Amino acid sequence: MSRVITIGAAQLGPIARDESRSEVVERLVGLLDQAARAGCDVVAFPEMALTTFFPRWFTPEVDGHDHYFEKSMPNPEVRPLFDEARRLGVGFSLGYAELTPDGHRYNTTILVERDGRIVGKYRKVHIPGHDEDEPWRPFQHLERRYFEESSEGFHVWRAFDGLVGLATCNDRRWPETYREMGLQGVELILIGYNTPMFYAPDPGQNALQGFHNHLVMQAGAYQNGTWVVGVAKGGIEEGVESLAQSAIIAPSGQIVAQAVTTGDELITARADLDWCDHYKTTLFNFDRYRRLDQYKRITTQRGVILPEAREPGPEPA
Ligand code: CDT
Repeated sequence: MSRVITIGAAQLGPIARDESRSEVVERLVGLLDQAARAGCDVVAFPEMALTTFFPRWFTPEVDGHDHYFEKSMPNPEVRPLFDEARRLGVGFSLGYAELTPDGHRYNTTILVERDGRIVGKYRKVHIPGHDEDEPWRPFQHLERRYFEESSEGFHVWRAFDGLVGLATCNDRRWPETYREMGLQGVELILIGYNTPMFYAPDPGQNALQGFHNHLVMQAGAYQNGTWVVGVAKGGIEEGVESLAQSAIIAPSGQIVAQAVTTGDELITARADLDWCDHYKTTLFNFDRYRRLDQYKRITTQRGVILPEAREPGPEPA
């Protein structure tokens, strides 16, 4: 049986502060319709795809942005997206801010199959930014104020005739993210992101945002023999410019499709999931070549511990 599927990445342009869920869902449905016409089996939408990226604003109370959170999924405003997906037979991943019944806030992404069922839910593990007001910044990145770090880890689900995993924005910069899923045999990782072009702690990195974005995802794809989709909410949102450059990356690490605009744009690629085995059974045959006993620091040590300083001694003979 062929395991060639068509993947879409539905990049979004900005979502305004006062744009309603229904207006946004209409945009998502439009992209889903486009994806169906392009023959897509699955479409990735960005991180926090239902609202503006609200962690750029400080509120004195942590619940100050709760109106941007979803209390259930699918809720009545998002229902049309699920209905359209089922009608078209196109699955999707969707990022949103989740407020649980017991009051936890997560930066969440779900995976929805072609019949409209939620088959996977991932809560962001690596939460970047800060948790207190830092008015010296031109805008803030208060994800650590409004979201908890998930301790549920990285999952891989059997979906779309393959093995599919999810990650969210900052997760893509960490090699552990891909390897956790690589060790579950992942064949397709869907990643949504909101990446401001301006990085206040070190503006020297601004010009490299696009390079770093592709660098990490291409490396993650190649080193784990998996397809990777990175999909942006790009453009200038409420005065803050965010990276676009959504991309679909093959297990070779090569970019096979890339967005050319900074707005709503669908890109697609035909992806042979069996192609992953070219890498999983050769250079990255984990079972054969990995050296567990040599990697102990990775799960036992969080920060850097420098080697002890030594007095300069004689050169080794
Ligand atoms: N949304 C998200 O995780 N954005 C981060 C910005 C880091 S700067 C605080 C990213 O890694 O792209």
